Amino acid sequence: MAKNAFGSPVKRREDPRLITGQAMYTDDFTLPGMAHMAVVRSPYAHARIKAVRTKKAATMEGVLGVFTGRDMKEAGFGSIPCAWVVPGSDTKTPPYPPIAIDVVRYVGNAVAIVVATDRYVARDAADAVEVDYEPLPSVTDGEKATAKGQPQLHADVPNNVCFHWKVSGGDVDAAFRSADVVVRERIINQRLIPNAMEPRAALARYMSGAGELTLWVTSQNPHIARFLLSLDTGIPENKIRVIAPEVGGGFGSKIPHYPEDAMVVFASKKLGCPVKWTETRSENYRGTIHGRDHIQDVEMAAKKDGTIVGLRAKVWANLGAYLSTASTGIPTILHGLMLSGAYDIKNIHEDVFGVFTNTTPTDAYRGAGRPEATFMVERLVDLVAKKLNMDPADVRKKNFIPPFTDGFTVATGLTYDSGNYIAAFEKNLQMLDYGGVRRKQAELRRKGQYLGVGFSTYSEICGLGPSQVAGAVGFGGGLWESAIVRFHPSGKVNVFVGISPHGQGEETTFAQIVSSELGVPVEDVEIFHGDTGQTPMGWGSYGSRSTPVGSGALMGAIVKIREKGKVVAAHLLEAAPHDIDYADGKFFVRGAPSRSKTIQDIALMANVAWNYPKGLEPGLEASAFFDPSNFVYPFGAHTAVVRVDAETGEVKLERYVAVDDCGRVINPMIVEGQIHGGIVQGIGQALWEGAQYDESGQLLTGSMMDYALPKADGFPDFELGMTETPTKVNPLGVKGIGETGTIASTPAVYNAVMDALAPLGVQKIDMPLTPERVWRAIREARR
Ligand code: MCN
Repeated sequence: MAKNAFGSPVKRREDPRLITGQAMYTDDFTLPGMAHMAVVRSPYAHARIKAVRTKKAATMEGVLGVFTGRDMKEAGFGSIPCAWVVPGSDTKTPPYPPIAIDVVRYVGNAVAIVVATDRYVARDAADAVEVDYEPLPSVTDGEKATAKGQPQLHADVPNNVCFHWKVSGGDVDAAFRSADVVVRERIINQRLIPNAMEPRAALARYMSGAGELTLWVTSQNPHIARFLLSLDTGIPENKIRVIAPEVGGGFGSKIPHYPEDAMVVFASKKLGCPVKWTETRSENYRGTIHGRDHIQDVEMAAKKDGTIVGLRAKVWANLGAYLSTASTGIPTILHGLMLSGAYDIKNIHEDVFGVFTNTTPTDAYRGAGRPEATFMVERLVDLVAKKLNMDPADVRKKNFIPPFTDGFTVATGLTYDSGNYIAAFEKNLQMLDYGGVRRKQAELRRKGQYLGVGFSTYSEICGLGPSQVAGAVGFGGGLWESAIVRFHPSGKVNVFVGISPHGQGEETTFAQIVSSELGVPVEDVEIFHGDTGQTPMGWGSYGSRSTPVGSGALMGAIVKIREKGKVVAAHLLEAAPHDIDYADGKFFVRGAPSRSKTIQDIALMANVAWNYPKGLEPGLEASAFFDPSNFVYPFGAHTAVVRVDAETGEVKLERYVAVDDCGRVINPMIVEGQIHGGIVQGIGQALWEGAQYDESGQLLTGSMMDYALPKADGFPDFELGMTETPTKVNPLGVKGIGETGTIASTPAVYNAVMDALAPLGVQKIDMPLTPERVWRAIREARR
């Protein structure tokens, strides 16, 4: 078992506690004397706060306190910090008070908090807080907000433009002049609402005697949460313990440090008791970050033979009302630098305007910037193919970066680590039986039925690190990871890691690594994460970095354990350390394999130290830090086959074929699960999901009744294949897989629907491709 753990579909060790209801989420914790917080939120998208009348609420039975933004400010609580300010973009960072003080800027903006002995009393009392608002005009559209005469959100941000960031490579103007064809499109990459199963929650316990704070919180990165919390609460970082217990999914929405986290800390400090807040689903829709929301004007230039020579884009990225933790990095570094996709596009230019609007702040949502880039590129490639009357598969093949194993630098300046795009694409076409599908399409078309095939080939930046680059691009933290491996006398192992998985399965895959590399059974390894009081520093789980970066740290500790094990074994076997070899959990004398000690023997002796090398520290424990030399760039090719009912506009997904490459695979079952979930989320954007605001800034899609999430009956069985192109960026050759499905699937399905509708003359439909929109587009085209 131990020998082959890496690469095996070991069942997820997380699941028994999850499916038997024994897992402990933040809301499951109850502390003695604990009070509950409810938040009073603005019903207006933009309004001046004239008065907050708290008396009625404050005198209700069970209410312990009602507080406003001013109370927090007077107690020394500062602005919610933005942790990513991209250099060279003149980014404005207006104040983000946790509770609005003079002006509310989006529906859901906090205006006051109520703390009571009971959750329901707190909620009732919140409804009794009376706020006088003077409504102000509002704007929700990212492009419109930059026009003259539009409502202004922040005093020092003219035309609501938070930043203007550019990326340029080659000579794009010359490329467009030299082109035979140019295609243009306005793409609305619509706003999405993350829907983790567990809503956000936070429980703070401030102990004034010791000046110590413990915060249980739904976080993907408790160490970052601790760091940011120390900035806005003023409590020293070493006096804060942040615990992310079981976290029921995040998809990026649990990266940010949120106002409510600061509010519970304030309330606990003020009232001298633990204070808990748990979001309702409708609060989740307004108060938790949203994703995407780009308006993109894009154009691609190509030669007659299909060679792409240039890409030019102008993007308005809607940031919402305030800057959330990582918001500015998403439409810039994680989007703009990825415009070459899997292709060798030598000339690229993009202008990105980050814009404040009267909407919920946006931040990372699965894929974060890369779906917005991939959709743009993959849509344009199809438009080029259409214009040149070429097969979209051929245009892709013509432009792929040729296979490489030692780095390839694209026009935006990034150096991809390794890739073999043509291999993944060919495999996909083969699994699909592309010729057969096209023949079926032609046959159906003759009968007046509309089948479509859509491709999406991608390369994406993930495995976020190295730290030097993080610093250079304005990220306010490092991007390394750390791990501690500790052997007990019995040979059982505890591993402590800085990453903080919240559904991805590293408790299993990291145990598989330890098992394979140190020769202990998977069941003998426990992985600990998510508690800053227990685990070494790490920068968290997002950007599909836990495995590429976290496994590097784990391997560092494993190597140290093996080295120390050799010294102990040499002593016990009466040999010189350099004569000891290690394989499959055994230390043996070179050339005499029967003279050996198991790792368990070594763990026992290192812990009891009875018969032990002189001067060697007892114990078998090692810690390591790992800062990668580059990002990793997984890639793949996805194809969707859809059938569109021209009478009803309904899109039926007939087949979905995905070939992905994440380097060496630790656990194929978990990787498939990640791809499945990712594909579903991306197709959600193509077909069903989309946040809608009305003219006055009200969120019309404020609940699951109005916001259509994907359901299992909307999908066929996914046909998955893999190729394996290892990376040299980390010791195990692994790349991330957590976001690839989402990045790839939206354009695949969109392109498929457009391909199906081509004979009807439909040119464009804004996502999501709901039956109504498709039906209207068909009707319009038939006129
Ligand atoms: N894995 C593997 N072999 C590889 C790569 C990964 O076996 N070559 C395994 C990993 O060890 C891990 C899983 O696949 O068990 C995903 O790993 P990785 O790609 O490193 O991604 P992260 O763990 O860093 O997770 C972040 C990523 C992101 S950015 C989002 S968003 C997302 C996602 O993962 N959110 C998720 N997947 C999610 N899955 C669940 N259930 N819930 C979320 O909120």
